[in-house]
Amino acid sequence: EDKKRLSYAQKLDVAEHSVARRLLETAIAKQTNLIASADVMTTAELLDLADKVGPHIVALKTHIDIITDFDPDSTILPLKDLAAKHNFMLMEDRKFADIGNTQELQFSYGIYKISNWADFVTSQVIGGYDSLNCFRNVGVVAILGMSSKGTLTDAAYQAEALKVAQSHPNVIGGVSQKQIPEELLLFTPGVSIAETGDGKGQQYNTPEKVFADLQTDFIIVGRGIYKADHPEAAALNYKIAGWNAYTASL
Ligand code: BMP
Repeated sequence: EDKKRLSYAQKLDVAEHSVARRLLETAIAKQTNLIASADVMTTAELLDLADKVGPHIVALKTHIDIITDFDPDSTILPLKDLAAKHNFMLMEDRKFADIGNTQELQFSYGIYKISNWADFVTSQVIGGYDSLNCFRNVGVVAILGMSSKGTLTDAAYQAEALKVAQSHPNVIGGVSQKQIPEELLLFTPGVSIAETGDGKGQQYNTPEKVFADLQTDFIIVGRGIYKADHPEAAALNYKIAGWNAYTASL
């Protein structure tokens, strides 16, 4: 039998970080634990997808450096408007992996100026505790374990990475394919209803499995939504599957 988990409301009671609180509040208000990964290549596709899936998601995850025609005014301003319109947060999946000084520069400068618009970011913790100090005004989701076949994030690495994540005040949660302590929010990519892999190392589980086995908090779905014939219908489908799997795990 599956273990009981804390509900989003119970997690909200104890959450301290403002970004964690907003995520939980949004999940409860919109009855969704779905994060859509917008791994598309143009601003038009990004904005179109955000507008379509916006009502069904708690956050939109970007890889902003995939966008070929990035422009702060025509990419980010309308994206922020859509986030406000549909009440979702912006998660930049930058996976920082350097020393603190370099990460600080990558976070706030260059053409993307991530610190100007992202509500939260992903970061490796391989640079150690101090490397996360630069993410002062956002939440950090620490990469603890990866979904890909042959990942080097073995049990020993994950245990050490978890110590950094648990002790750093900027960290709100982790990306993992394993259950993590309930005071951290768990974000799980590698989720698909229809596929088990992509032939490039990605490994998928169903929403049911990641809620039952990992007690995850948020599912991250990319191609299952943006490659679907009807992304809005696909997002609604994943939203319902994710929410049902969550309530079944309570
Ligand atoms: P898809 O659902 O199309 O496989 O996309 C998964 C998304 O989640 C990608 O943006 C990928 O970068 C990200 N991701 C992942 O797949 N596995 C991880 O362990 C960590 C990730 O951020």
